[in-house]
Amino acid sequence: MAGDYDLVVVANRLPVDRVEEPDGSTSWRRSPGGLVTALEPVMRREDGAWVGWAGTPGDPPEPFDAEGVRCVPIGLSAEEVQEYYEGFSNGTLWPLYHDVIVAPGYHRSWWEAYVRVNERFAEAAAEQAAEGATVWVQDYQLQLVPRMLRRRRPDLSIGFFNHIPFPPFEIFAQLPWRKAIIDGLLGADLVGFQRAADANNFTRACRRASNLPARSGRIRLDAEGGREVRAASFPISIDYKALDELAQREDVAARAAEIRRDLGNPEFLLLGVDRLDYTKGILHRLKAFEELLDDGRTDVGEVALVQVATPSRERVEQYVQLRQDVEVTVGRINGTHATIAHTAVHYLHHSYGREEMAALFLAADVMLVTALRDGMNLVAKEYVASRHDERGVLVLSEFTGAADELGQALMINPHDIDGLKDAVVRAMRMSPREQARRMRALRRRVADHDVQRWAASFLEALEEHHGQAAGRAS
Ligand code: GDG
Repeated sequence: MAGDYDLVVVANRLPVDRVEEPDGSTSWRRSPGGLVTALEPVMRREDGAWVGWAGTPGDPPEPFDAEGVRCVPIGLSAEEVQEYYEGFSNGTLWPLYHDVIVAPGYHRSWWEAYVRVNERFAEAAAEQAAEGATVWVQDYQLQLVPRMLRRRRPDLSIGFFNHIPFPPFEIFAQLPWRKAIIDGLLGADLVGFQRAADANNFTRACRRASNLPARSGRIRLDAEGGREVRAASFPISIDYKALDELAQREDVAARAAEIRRDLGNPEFLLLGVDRLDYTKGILHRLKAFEELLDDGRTDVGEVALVQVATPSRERVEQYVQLRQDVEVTVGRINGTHATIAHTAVHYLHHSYGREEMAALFLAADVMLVTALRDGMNLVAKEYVASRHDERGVLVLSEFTGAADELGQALMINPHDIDGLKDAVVRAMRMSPREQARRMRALRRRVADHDVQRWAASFLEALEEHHGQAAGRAS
């Protein structure tokens, strides 16, 4: 039974957040985020539906229209939130796909919940999609959906995009359910990744785990009449134009100046903005900063570090531990180095509005992105998009997807603390001329490869590949 929608996006979360109004009623507000911005115009044009969880456990609300998009909520019980979301997604897959920075947990009950919840998403998507529609499944929480969907609806054109890295086979091989995950993804026509290296890792996993003939991004499925799945990279980006315009607003510039004044007008303002996540290398960054102060290569009279650490996954054990470690470290650095007049680290465990973020980017002389592993890292691109004044230096970890594109950043290995310290000092002392030269090149890259282009190129590639496959089959 086919539904009405020609384009269906399936993601763990809906693109809207529930808002409690003062009169006790609830309404829905678009959640901030690149994916929503990227897909909104296509969704409007194509008559789109979005299948996702509304963010709170319990019975789901009825489908509704918000911001021109049909939203189809999926219900998760409190136990499923724990086992499918906090458990298998964030306690197993997240660390496994990020180079096992912390140990993944392998629990059969988590896996069973993951399978069950993926079925529910697939069922809902199958109900919404029109005959021959395109369905675009997002991210690691839903890797079984492509196969489950194809079983129900072989007429669909199915795409999958993985927002996080895909690990080398030697690491992926740990997963007791590795074959099932590969088979789940291979239900798609096109499997997209952030980096070419991720696509290669996936192709290799198809060969090694499932013995499939796979090369140069094409995996042939003899058991399905020779159907071919394509794996390729589509580096995600940001809404460059919107952020560029926001950062040029007078009130945002005024707020940036105010932030610097409130911090005591440091000569150098260093900034970190991350979800409080162990993949982001926040402790490595703090260690480098602490040592620079210890060594006397800089002091709180000339430098301040602002670290925004947005609360995240607060019920997952390793995140509780990380928060403690970060807070102890910040306390130690400030205890040792702060004076009555100057704080060393301004640690902000909150989330902020878009304007405040843009003002922070505009105020910062040096942006520190020190992730140990990151699919892309949008913050790096957001910093660049905010710097219409062509000032500021981006210090960027080699282990981010963004490093493949942003070659004019100062590249660092976050494990090499001495190298990181040298890069921070170099960034602080860089001449305005060199800053401008680098920033111009970075801005050109992000402007030309924005999130709108990302979405369009994925959907075009999907259409093309699906068309070819249909041509071969007929
Ligand atoms: C995953 C992958 C990949 C953060 N704090 C606030 C805030 N943010 C915004 C940032 C940025 C986004 O959240 C975070 O995106 P990142 O890419 O940096 O990292 P993840 O959350 O880990 O995202 C990642 C991404 O998916 C997309 O594919 O790049 O590799 O891990 O946009 O600005 N925004 C606001 N207030 C905050 O306090 N408004």
